[in-house]
Amino acid sequence: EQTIYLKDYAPTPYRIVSVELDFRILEEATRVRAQLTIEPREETAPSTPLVLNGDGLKLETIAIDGLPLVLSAYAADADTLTVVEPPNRRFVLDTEVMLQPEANTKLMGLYRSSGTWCTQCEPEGFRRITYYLDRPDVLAPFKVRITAPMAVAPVLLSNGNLIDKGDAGDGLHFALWEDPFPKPAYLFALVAGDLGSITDSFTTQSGRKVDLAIYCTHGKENECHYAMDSLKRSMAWDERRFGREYDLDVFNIVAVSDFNFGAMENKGLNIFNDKLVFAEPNTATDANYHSIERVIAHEYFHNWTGNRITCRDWFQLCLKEGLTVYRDQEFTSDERSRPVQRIHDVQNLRSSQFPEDGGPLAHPPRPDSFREINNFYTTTVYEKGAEIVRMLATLLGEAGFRKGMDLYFERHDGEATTIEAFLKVFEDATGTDLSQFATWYLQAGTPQITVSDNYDAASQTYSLTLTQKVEPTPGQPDKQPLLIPVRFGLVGPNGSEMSWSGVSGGTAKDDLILLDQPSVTLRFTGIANKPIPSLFRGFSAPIKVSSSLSQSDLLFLAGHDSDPFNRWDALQTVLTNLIAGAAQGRPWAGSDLDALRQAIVDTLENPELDEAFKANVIAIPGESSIGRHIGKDVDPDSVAKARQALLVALVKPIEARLEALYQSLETSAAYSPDAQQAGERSLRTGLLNLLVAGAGRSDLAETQYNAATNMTDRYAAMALAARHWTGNAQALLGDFRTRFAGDPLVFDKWLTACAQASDDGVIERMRATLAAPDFPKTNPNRLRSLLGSFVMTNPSQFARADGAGFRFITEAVAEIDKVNPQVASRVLTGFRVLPTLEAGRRESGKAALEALKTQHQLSRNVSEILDRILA
Ligand code: BAL
Ligand code: ZN
Repeated sequence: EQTIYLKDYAPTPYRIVSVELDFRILEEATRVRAQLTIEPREETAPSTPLVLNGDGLKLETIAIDGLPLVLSAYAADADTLTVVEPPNRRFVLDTEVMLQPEANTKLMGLYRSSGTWCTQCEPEGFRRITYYLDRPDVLAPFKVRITAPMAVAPVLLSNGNLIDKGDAGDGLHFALWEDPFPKPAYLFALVAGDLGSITDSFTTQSGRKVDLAIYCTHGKENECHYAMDSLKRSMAWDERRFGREYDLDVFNIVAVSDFNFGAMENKGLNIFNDKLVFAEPNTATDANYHSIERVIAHEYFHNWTGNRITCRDWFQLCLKEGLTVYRDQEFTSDERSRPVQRIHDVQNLRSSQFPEDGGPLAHPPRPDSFREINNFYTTTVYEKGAEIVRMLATLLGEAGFRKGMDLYFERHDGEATTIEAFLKVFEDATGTDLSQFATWYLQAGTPQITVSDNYDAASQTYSLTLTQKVEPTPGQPDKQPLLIPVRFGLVGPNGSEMSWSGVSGGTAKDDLILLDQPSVTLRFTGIANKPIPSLFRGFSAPIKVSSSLSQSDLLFLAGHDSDPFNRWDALQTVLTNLIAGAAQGRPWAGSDLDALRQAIVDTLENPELDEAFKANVIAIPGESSIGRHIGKDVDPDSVAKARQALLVALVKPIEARLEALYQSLETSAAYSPDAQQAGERSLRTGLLNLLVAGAGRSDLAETQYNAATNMTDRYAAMALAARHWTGNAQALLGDFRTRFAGDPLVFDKWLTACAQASDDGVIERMRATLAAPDFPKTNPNRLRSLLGSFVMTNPSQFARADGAGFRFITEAVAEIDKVNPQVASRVLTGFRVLPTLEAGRRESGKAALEALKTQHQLSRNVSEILDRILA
């Protein structure tokens, strides 16, 4: 199998000047005719063969400038089409292939989802539709004609603007779409089906009216309004915040039920996984609404960061993804609560990206090689990529960052470009040297920061030493020091910010230290009392800190820090330290727990803090998070036991207080997904969690489940009972399944709750669920809800000492791989935790992986992940 290297990048010898596609869609098969206007580049030697990508295609006809090619003039197999000696001038290559969308279970290329024909082309799906130069640096305008039966496919959509439509005889009709913006093939899309829709419009800042539509299964129209509202807010925000205006006359979104990604930013025709479109209070949770808002925004923002400016090659994926995640995070922060959003994003980074970055699948945000590009749509590319952009904004300041972004849009519009070009605009716009900063894109691993400090009362000098270290990662044994922005403050004994008269030994300007050496010691003078340092405020860099702060200092920060993120983080650190200590045989002292309990009560009773923030404060770090803190030789059972013991010890003495607060948050207000109401519900859920987990109050869960008037409250209650496998869990799960029978997205919630159960029966129950004849084994959402949730969020059952969790997953992966390799390899990444586990579990995990490798014919997707974990 071939490894592709960034260093081998070279432009194609031929350009595609324009594309005309003609799809004739019939129930039995789809015929695709492609007329590609092609020309050699100026520097291309005459007679250079033209090699087009294919994947599983069968060529039916081929002609150049209207003349069929003789057999010796070309070579075609499933994966390539070579024209041996193309004309040394502009010419039209005309090919035809037949496709079987019905049989396409990989969900890449053209496939059918619940009867609707739809496409997914990023990254390499277009080559499953027609022979093409299927790479992001080949940009062309597209004209697409779709002909299909009127009865089954009254709706015919593609990118750009509709320029013609009409009757095509024999019960067929056609539509002709034209996208004037040159684009790479990965942004191509087509939809043909019998769909309902809602419509709206948006007037851009220059006064152009854009027609908006969301298409969906008939009957679901009423569940699309939140998505439409999110779209309009996104369009307005991108104008306000980045000066970006939409550029076509129409913007269409289509919701489909079978989709590998969350959604896809095809030019003017976004295709969405329906779970990120449909929402109504009885079936969608606050978290669902939040995700819909975020992903609608994300895909819309790609129109500028991804589509107008795209990637030169797939190694640059982070260029569009990291930047666009940063933009969607900023959007949500502006629309909701900034500190709460930051906590949410950092929790996500820590729980998904940190384990990737510290394990066998670690790779730089811009990788330099891959076997299967689908395996690089990772949290490192997306979420760490967003953190890098955030650091850039921190370093350059708001105005400097915006100047750089303006220059990026001006300089690179219409291009396929690179990370280097992205950094260069900020250098040119602000005169800042970013050569050291660039290392963030090139180096894998989470920097570990060690902090030590000293206060000298006699000279009123405070010294602070910060040291950075990055552990070796696969293929990168030696690490360079990074440029790390440290937002900070010194907190005085009365809780207020301290100022200093001078600082030496490093770069510290206002509230920002630049840690650009392996170690930096700053000396602050004019400090009247010993301060407590509050470092990495707002999580100003994606790092881990080993702090020298005592529990009482941390609790002081939790109560007084002016930075809400660090207030939250200080309490989380205390909780983590106590549980991790106990799991490793260092039990907590009663007084430690009393102080912690008091800090939690103080937070809950503080009228100045909002409910969503309080909910985050009382969210006890999960078992995986504690395991990561311990780092190696982890026994998940000891972690689970210690965590449970802490919950009991913490909650029991304040059970009545917590219950009173819980009851006081009950409301009869009509459901709204807004941040305020969602925050109140999340605090109530957080309290219920403490009461169920720490005081055995499964009765409260049952009452909440039965009384719930929305899915958020109902699901939370059931999921808690299931996780703790309380006496009433099975009854609640049973009721939930019956009550919402026939709703696939609610079934996903049921599957997730089942997969998170902590009891030893969970694996057998999941086996039975999967084996049921009506389990939809080709649907990514169903598979991910069950198996993805299990590997990622049930650490003690997945890594069970008897190896049953590992075997269950490898056996499932072998099966799924035959149907959909992308879903299979994603589930398999859960094994990245192996190196952190104690020896027995490590070995049984490896044995399960070895069996998978030797007993099955595996896809490139799964083989690559397997080999990297076993390496
Ligand atoms: N480009 C793939 C889906 C997304 O990141 O928007
Ligand atoms: Zn994206």
